[in-house]
Amino acid sequence: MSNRWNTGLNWSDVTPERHWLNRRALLAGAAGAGALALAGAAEARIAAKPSPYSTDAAPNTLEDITGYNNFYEFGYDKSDPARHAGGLTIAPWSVKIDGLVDKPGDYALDDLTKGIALEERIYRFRCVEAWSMVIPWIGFPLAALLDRVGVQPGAKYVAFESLARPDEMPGVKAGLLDWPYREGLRIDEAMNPLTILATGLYGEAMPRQNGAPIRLVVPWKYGFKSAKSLVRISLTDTQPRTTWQGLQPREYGFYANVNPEVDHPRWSQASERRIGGGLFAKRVDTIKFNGYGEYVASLYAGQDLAKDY
Ligand SMILES: Nc1nc2c(c(=O)[nH]1)N[C@H]1C(S)=C(S)[C@@H](COP(=O)(O)O)O[C@H]1N2
Ligand SMILES: [Mo]
Repeated sequence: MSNRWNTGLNWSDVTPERHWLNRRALLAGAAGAGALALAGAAEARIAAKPSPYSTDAAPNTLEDITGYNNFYEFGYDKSDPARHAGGLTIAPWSVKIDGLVDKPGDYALDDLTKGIALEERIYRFRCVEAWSMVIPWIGFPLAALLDRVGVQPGAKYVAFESLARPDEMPGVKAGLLDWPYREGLRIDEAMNPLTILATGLYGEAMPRQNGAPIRLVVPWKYGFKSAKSLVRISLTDTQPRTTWQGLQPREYGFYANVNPEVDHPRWSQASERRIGGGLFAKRVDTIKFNGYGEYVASLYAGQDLAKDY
């Protein structure tokens, strides 16, 4: 765990809800006493309004969310991102917007997002490896950003690219994947109000291991769609090739919708292990579209999701 989370409380000893309230109280108390120095590296809490799209399931602990990660730029192991992402330079940060947009350019992140209201979105998150978490993101709809840059009528897909900086990313240096990490969405998926760009979690700026300073979150799809540390967003008229498709097209499709009826070739997707239960971690049934079907099932009307996996 990086120092910024080192508050002196033992997070694993408290339930997620207690933990959250405690952390809020702690930060409020520190500010109230004028003891900002006490908070050390901790940034001010981010103002974000609660979202009706949030689940009321209890969020995982900060420790789980920042200690059990997939971020292959920092290594294969779930503990590698927490151990190796601390040195990632995240300011300044710019995002290239290109392709079929009215206002392409290399935007400083702050300019690109200025004035867009932040929300707290507590989402279920399901990895293709059949584990899951509940994560209280801070972010805003991707649609708000796309509206700002002006999507042209011919745009049918959105392509995303993550940072690939060998000096600061040992997994990039070692060539673990075909970098940069690439993902994509169909334009209606990108515009769906559930699709967000997240800039924080648990009320604070995004931890590096979770994809600072800005990452995609698409809660009805397997976690690999939610590309981290984005540096490029391109509007295209053809379906973009993604990293995982390039590696193993039979196992990882473009759609990647959470679907208990369509197994991964090497394992079942019918149930999942909720991270954080320790020895008593119970498997729970996986819900189609990760439980977000009421908002997204209509996007796939007429499609065979066994073929379009
Ligand atoms: N750039 C990049 N983005 C990525 C990944 C990655 O390796 N590199 N892993 C994906 C996978 S498989 C998952 S499950 C989620 C994990 O997000 P989390 O660590 O914040 O829970 O990030 C996704 N985004
Ligand atoms: Mo994943």
